[in-house]
Amino acid sequence: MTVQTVSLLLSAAAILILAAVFLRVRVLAHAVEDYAPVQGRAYRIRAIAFWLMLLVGLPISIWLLRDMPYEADATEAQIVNATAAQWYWELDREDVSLNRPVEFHVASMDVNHGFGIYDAAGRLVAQTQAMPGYVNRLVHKFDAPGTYRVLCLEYCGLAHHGMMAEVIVSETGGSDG
Ligand SMILES: [Cu+2]
Repeated sequence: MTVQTVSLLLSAAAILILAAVFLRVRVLAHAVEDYAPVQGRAYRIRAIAFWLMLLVGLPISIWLLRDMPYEADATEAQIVNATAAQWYWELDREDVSLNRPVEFHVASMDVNHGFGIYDAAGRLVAQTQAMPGYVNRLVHKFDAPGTYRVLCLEYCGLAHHGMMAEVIVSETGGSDG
């Protein structure tokens, strides 16, 4: 099962659960019930949710922050200037080397675009926004050689789907290493 299929199934499950909750609230909306026991139950659920969030949610959030691309070590980074425009990408180099950070400087000449890098299996490995008037910095270390595709992640007009570029990752990273 691909990552996309898993996220599709999880989203569908979450939507169904949410719909079921709304439906139940609608069905019970006119039921008359004594307030006090309901309140006690709700407070217990609230207390459990609070401690779950603190003891489980917080450590998971902190653990996930390890993968934040913005703080990655960019000393000796290979710099790639990537500019988006309707409807193409302009990369000033496309050969980079393996296991060394690549620092993408991403900008746009017109409207907002999404700069998404996909591996050969179609998995999104890194992404940032391409915005007019800003240069967004994205640091990524490629750990597998191959041809990666850059696609636009934000609908930007008629030929949005045609915005493609390539980043070729190899041991040597082309001529200038
Ligand atoms: Cu687009």
